[in-house]
Amino acid sequence: MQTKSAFVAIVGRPNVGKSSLLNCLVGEKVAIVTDKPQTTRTRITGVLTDKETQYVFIDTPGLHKPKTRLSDYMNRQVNESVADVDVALLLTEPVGEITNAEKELVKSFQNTGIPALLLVNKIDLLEQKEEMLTKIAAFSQLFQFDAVIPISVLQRDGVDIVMQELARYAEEAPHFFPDDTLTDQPERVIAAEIIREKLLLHMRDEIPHGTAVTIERMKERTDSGKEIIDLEAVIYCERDNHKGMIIGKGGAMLKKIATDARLELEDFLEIKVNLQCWVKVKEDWRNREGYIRNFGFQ
Ligand SMILES: Nc1nc2c(ncn2[C@@H]2O[C@H](COP(=O)(O)OP(=O)(O)OP(=O)(O)O)[C@@H](O)[C@H]2O)c(=O)[nH]1
Ligand SMILES: [Mg+2]
Repeated sequence: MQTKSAFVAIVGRPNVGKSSLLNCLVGEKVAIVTDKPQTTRTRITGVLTDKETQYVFIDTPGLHKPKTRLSDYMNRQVNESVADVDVALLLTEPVGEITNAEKELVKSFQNTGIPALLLVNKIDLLEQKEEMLTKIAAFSQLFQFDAVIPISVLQRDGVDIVMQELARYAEEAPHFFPDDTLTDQPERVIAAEIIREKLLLHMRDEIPHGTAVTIERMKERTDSGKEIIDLEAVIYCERDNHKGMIIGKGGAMLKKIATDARLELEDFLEIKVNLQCWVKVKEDWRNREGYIRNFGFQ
C-alpha cells in the first residue's frame, strides 16, 4: 500500500477552540480544554491514521501579546509550528475585529508560503449565520485562503468538510508514527495536564496563568490483589495568597480539584489512582528560565 501523510498546524488566538478541534479530529482527548485563554502552553501532537493516510496535527498555544518569558516561549512554539507543516488551519471566532495576533499569523503564512484554511469556529453561538460574513470578507482581503469553512467543534458541524479538504494536502510518504498512535505526549505529561485542567476550571482571575503542575512520582503497585497507581503532583503558583485560594477553606478547593482530576485520570489510565497534590509557591516563575525549563518548556 502506498502510504501518505500530511502535517497540519492548528493556529489562532487564545480560546478560539484549537485544542477542542484537535480532540475532535483525533477522536480522543489528547489536549486539555478550558474556557480560560492561554490554556495550551506547548505544541501538542495528535495523530489520526485513516487507511493509507496519516494526519499529524499540531495544536499550538494561542498567539498573544507576550508579557512573560513563558509567553515568549509559547509564541515561539506557534511560529516554529507554522514553518514545519504542509498546511495550516487558522481558527477564528465568527464576529469581532481581526486581532494583531491573527494578522501576524497571516503574515507567517505569506512568509513561509504555507497554504492555509480559515475555520470560523463556534457558529453555534450565532443567531444568524450572515453575522460572520463581515469577518470572512475582512480575512479574505488579507490572504487567499484555500478554503473558508464555518464550523462548530462543539456540535461537530463542518468537521467532516475540514477532513475532506485536508486530504488534498497528503503526499506520498511513510507514516511518521505507528498507526495506532494518538499523541506524542508521555502519560506523565498528560497526567499533569489533566490536573492543570481541573485547576484552571476551578480558579479565576490571574491564578490560572501563574500555575504549573509537575508529577513527582508515578508508580504502579498491587494493593490487596488490585493494581493501583500512586501519583504525587505538585501545583506551583506565584503567591502565598494564591496558594491559600487553591487549597481553600479547610482544604476544600484542593480536594475538589484532586477528586475531579483523579476520576479523569482513572478513566484515562484505566487503573485505580491514588492522587496526592501539594501546592508550592515559586514567585515569578514565569520569568525565570530555570523554572520554565524544569516545568518542561524548553
Ligand atoms: N460554543 C462553542 N464553544 C466552543 C466551540 N469550540 C470550543 N469551544 C469552547 O471554547 C473554549 C476554548 O476552547 P479551547 O479548545 O481550549 O480553545 P484553544 O483555542 O485551544 O485555547 P488556548 O489553548 O487557550 O489557545 C472552551 O470553553 C470550549 O468548550 C464551539 O464550537 N462552540
Ligand atoms: Mg488550547
